Amino acid sequence: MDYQDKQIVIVGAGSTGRSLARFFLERGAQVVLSDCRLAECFDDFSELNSLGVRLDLGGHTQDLFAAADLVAVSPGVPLDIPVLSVCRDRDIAILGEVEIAWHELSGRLIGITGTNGKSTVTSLVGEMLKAWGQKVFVGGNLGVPLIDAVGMDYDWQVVELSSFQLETIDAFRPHYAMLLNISEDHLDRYPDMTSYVAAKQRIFENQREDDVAILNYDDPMVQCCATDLRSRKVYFSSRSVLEEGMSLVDDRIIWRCNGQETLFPVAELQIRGRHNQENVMAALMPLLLAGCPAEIAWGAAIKFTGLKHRMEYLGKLNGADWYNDSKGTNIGSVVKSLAGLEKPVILIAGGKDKQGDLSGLIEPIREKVEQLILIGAAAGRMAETFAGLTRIHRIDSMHAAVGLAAHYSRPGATVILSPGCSSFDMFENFAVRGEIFAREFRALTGHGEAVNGN
Ligand code: UMA
Ligand code: ADP
Repeated sequence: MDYQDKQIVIVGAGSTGRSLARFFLERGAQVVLSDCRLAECFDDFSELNSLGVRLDLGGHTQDLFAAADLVAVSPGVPLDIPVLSVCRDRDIAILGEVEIAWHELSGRLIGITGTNGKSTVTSLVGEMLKAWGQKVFVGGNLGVPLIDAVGMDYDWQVVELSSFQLETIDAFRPHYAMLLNISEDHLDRYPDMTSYVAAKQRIFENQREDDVAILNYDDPMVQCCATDLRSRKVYFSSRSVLEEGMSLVDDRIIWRCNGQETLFPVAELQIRGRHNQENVMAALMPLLLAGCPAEIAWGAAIKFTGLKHRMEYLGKLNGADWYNDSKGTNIGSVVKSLAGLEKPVILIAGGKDKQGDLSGLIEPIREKVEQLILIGAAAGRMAETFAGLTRIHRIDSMHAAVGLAAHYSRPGATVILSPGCSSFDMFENFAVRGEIFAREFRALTGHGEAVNGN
């Protein structure tokens, strides 16, 4: 694509917007970086200023958008904001960063989406490819925008894709596209589940016969999304024994492909829980299909100890085991995390309300949760839904929530922060929320200082 002298407006001055700005400025475009937040909300813009960016902060100036050749949107920007309607009326192209990056990339691309497990699978695939000696970019929704991979000559791009990112693709075509699972999420952005699922399904829309779709056999919503695909479908299942594909059978993972069978002993894995076994199965598939020797891919899988903020074990306090699961940002993920724990559980949950159905948590809370400590904007709705199931406490800071959890901690109990909500009402993001939780924990165990605020 030739961006020389093009008028480009980028919406959102977060990590995506800044990487996009650098990309377009280096290609000779006239770039405006527009954000609804004021300048004081941001770190400095000096690097981008020196490259010639124009800033439009504290709102989106309609005239700048109306004069654009292209509008590039960050994933967190809803596509129904008024200024984008103006662009649509004038036939100005509105594209996302993933689409823009894809046109510039060489190498193979593995796209990974689903409601839960994306970051874990993306990281696992990255580790396996590196162990195989490949030059690999690992990023996307995981943290590093895909546009940063442009010009780096990677053999592979392994890209975590959120539904937000898939909303703004056009020709984007992953060689391997994974749909791990679907449960309710982001209903604060989408009018209904159908729209959320439709966004996820777009990962397959440009695939061709020689591409591969990696699919969860056990998930009816995934099966629904897979009815009309052009690409080759390959399934994984933790419940059925598949004649072709990847299955979990007792304590072994079995890979059956073209009449060959390979076995992997699950006990060798360090990451725990059935959902993580599913994640490993999904991650192995593109590697094995691409010809990576099974022992190399498996070697990387068994070295993997998991990501921070996902069932991250912090240690013991007052005899209880403490876990940071700050990335448990929807109800389905909290259900999975609770499923792997013995009762009694002291659960800290709540945050920015995504307006989803909370009823999936009723039985797990009734069965395992002894104290439910609620924080954030969703606390009220959660307290109402879970009333009578367990003891409920509404708390206004992480500091106080950790103090209360410590008060109830005792040998044999488990304390877990698994919010089931996003973090943006109280924290910058899920990682900051998890860090603050861990620091409060360490302050009480005598290994750190308490954090003020939040
Ligand atoms: N903004 C506007 N106008 C609006 C709305 C927002 O200007 O109408 C501005 C905000 O003021 C803010 C900027 O947009 O300054 C933020 O853009 P962004 O939310 O897209 O944030 P980035 O920093 O670019 O991060 C994004 C992803 N964030 C979201 O999708 C919300 C990051 O995923 C991702 O790591 C990064 O791109 C690189 O690809 C985070 C996330 O929470 C982890 N993702 C969601 C999730 O996993 O559930 C989807
Ligand atoms: P994502 O990037 O999709 O948010 P992560 O890999 O960061 O997923 O995991 C977030 C949380 O989701 C984990 O703490 C766990 O509770 C849950 N989870 C992880 N993998 C799965 C899976 N395959 N199925 C269901 N839940 C999962």
